[in-house]
Amino acid sequence: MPRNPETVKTLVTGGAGFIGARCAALALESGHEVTVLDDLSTGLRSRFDALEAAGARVVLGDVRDANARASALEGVDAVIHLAAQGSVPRSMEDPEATMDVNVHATDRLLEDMEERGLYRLVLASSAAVYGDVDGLPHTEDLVGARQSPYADSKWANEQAVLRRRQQGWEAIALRFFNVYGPGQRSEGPNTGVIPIFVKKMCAKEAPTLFGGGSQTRDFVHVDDVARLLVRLASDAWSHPPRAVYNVGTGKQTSLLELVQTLAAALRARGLKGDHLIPLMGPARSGDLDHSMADLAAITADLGWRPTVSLDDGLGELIDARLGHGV
Ligand code: NAD
Ligand code: UD2
Repeated sequence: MPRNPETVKTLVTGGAGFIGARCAALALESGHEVTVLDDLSTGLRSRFDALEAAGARVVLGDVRDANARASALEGVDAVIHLAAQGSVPRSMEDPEATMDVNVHATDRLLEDMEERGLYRLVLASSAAVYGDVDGLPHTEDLVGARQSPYADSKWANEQAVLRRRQQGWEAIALRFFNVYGPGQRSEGPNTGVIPIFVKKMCAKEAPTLFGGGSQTRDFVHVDDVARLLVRLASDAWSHPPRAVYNVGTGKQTSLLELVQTLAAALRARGLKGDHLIPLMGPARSGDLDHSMADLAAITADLGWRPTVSLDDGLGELIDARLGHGV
């Protein structure tokens, strides 16, 4: 059924997180009534406060808690489910806790939605489900052996989405590749290589490349991800043929290239020095070699393409860090 964004009441779980806060802010700007649910385990109180000030209803609570879910789901008609234990190393240390949050709580959330007659779900999966798959780019139907409980948990989420679609839900899972952009933390369990390198190199510290730097990633900007999430929560669905779509750029960038791009951008802004040359560290255990999304399906079925180039995205982060303003 066509929906008017001005009347869509959207719940963003994990709304105080990196992607969730950007998504909730964009949903508000687009005219949604927004509720965010977050337990602030890795999310930030400041993001909660900013969203509340912008008009969101905020629910401080754990998605595992039935009362918190009930409160968050009140009056909602679409759910963007991002709350998760998102750290691969943490999932190795404590697989049960990861399964509890990512799988069991998601299953409970879907049951609660069903009870309320709520059938629109947009869920965050991860490129982690590809595991050690051979061949690039990664197409949605080719997956390898999963390498972590985190990857298993996202796979289980995708299966839940498939089952719900068979019951007629408007449900979709998005396999995010390496999301980066403003607001991503440079510390903590859920950080990423880009905020770490930007912070270090702007502070005149050399970055360390783990394992040589020839490994590649597909870095996608958070604004492109947020735009897609908000659209899928509100648009009329022509029922996309797939339950699962890649969300990346279709480009691979080696870590060495990443450092070189950052170094060139810093030199262009007058920063010079040895810290622009990376140090070499041992490979991180469990690291993937190469990762790149195939975008044919999402482009054909949903008409989505990323718009922010890596050069522009990195330049924006550097300018913000150096106080040049963006
Ligand atoms: P994030 O850690 O910044 O956001 C997750 C949010 O969920 C946090 O605010 C956290 O406090 C909240 N949360 C965690 N457990 C909760 C619980 N039990 N109850 C309520 N809230 C809880 O991470 P992010 O990068 O914004 O990731 C968002 C989603 O995207 C996650 O599902 C993650 O697995 C997925 N993802 C992210 C990336 C990436 O590159 N950042 C890549 C693949 C998938
Ligand atoms: C990403 C996701 C993770 C999961 C995983 C699935 C992010 C932030 N994380 O992990 O949630 O979905 O994909 O495979 O998107 N590196 C360095 N030096 C540093 C830090 C990192 O060389 O100081 C390397 C690291 O060894 C890796 C690459 O940078 O080869 C990317 O690391 P990451 O932690 O940003 O993301 P990734 O791909 O391991």
